[in-house]
Amino acid sequence: MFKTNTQVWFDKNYFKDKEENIDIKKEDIRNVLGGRSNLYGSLKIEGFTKLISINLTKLKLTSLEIIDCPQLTEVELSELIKLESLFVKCPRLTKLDCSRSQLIELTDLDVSNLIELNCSNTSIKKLSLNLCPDIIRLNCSNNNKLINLDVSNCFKLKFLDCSQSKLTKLDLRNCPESIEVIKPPDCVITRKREKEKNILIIGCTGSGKSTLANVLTGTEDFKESEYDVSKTKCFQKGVFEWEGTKYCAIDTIGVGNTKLSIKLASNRIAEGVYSIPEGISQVLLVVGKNFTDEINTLGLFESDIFGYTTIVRTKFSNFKNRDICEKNKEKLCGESETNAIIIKSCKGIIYVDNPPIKILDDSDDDDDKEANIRINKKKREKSRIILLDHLKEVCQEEVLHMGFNVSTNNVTLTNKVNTQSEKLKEKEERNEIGWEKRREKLKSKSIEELLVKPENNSKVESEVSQFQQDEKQNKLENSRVDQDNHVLLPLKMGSFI
Ligand SMILES: Nc1nc2c(ncn2[C@@H]2O[C@H](COP(=O)(O)OP(=O)(O)O)[C@@H](O)[C@H]2O)c(=O)[nH]1
Ligand SMILES: [Mg+2]
Repeated sequence: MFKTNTQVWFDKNYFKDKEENIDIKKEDIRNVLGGRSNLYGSLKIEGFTKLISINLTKLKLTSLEIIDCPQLTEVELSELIKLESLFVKCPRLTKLDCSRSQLIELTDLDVSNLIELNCSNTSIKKLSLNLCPDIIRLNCSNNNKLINLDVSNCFKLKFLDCSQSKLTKLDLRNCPESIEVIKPPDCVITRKREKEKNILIIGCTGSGKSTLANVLTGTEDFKESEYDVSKTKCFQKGVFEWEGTKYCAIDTIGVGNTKLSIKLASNRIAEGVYSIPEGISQVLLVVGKNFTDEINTLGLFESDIFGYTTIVRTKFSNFKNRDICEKNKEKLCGESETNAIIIKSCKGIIYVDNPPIKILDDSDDDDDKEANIRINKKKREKSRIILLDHLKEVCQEEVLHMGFNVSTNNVTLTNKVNTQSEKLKEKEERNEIGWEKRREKLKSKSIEELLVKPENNSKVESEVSQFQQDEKQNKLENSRVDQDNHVLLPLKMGSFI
């Protein structure tokens, strides 16, 4: 009988405005209800205003949601061995133990203040802690499916246990030098900072982002979808080198046509953005055949990122013919004012064609198929050279820092351009004076200060024309300030469908 009544029983026994601790053990349930009773199925713990801690032990819950408990700091879920789905949205949470469960991912956590996480003994395959910049202790050991761990935005991580996992490489470049790591014997750790230029790939689902990532990196590491259905569920990075410069391509989840909720899609793009805290050298905005529709879906035109953005028009079979490309550009500009504004503010449009190199169609005979694959590979190679030559030209030392306002599902941009020395200084600040102080410092800066390029402050101030002043005023009026007083200029991610 208890199988269907878990939520009813819970709602009767626990009071939203009273409980400070919720502590439910299998033994307690049996003492109260007798026999072999337990809590089964789904449970939602929502809106407990005074709740500080949750401790659930040896229950048979399969799905758990913990939402809007503003005081909640600790959640311990010991041996919820049937738990398959966990959704937590509690901003104050600092400690979470969800070990020994059936969980396959932890992408539904909105816990930006987490300090300690134990997700050992689960079935998690990919784990990104980039939305938890304060994390200090992470135990993801005994996860024999774990192949990918990203802690690039975890500047405070002091302890990491990933032993008995499938990890073969681990990037700890942004973690403190003193970090204690327990890892599988063959896992290679990267600690030294290499200069890489980060290339963020964004666009609608099916536009060809993952394919582009394969073309750029010269690999087949990124999953390409067969029929415009999104295969990319998480962000993925790939490193490559071109004429002595190292690049890192970051493929993100597409906007539109995805089955993911707005929240999840935006969280996953945010994870990608935060996996490169050192900044973005170039954004590749990938658009396929439906340029105008895709640009509208993205709703990008209010954005300030265009100075760092190249539009990559994929699926353009005439990409080698400059005149045709130029004519297409003119046509697009003529189609709408939005198109024209975006195209003119960007670092240009690059036309490419990256046709599939795994052809599944059975109708062709094998010789035809092989010939097609050869032709398509050639086209990709040509596209690659066009792209890399362009990147070489447009990627400057200066980088773009994007913020992400998860609450409004907007990718937001802190209008802050960092030079190499600024970056170094920032790293020192992170390590030496710590995150808190840095936050305090940011708080004390005025909006005006944050909106102006740091290295040009005085020069810019004295040289601004009336036009620029007006523009600046507009920006100020349009900008918003988040809880931490970061100035956030919205890059609207329009309609996630
Ligand atoms: N012909 C052609 N097909 C492409 C091109 N880029 C991507 N595709 C195809 O478009 C589909 C979606 O590509 P994918 O990279 O998975 O899109 P994503 O959702 O943006 O990552 C796949 O079937 C690709 O083979 C291109 O430049 N030319
Ligand atoms: Mg993809």
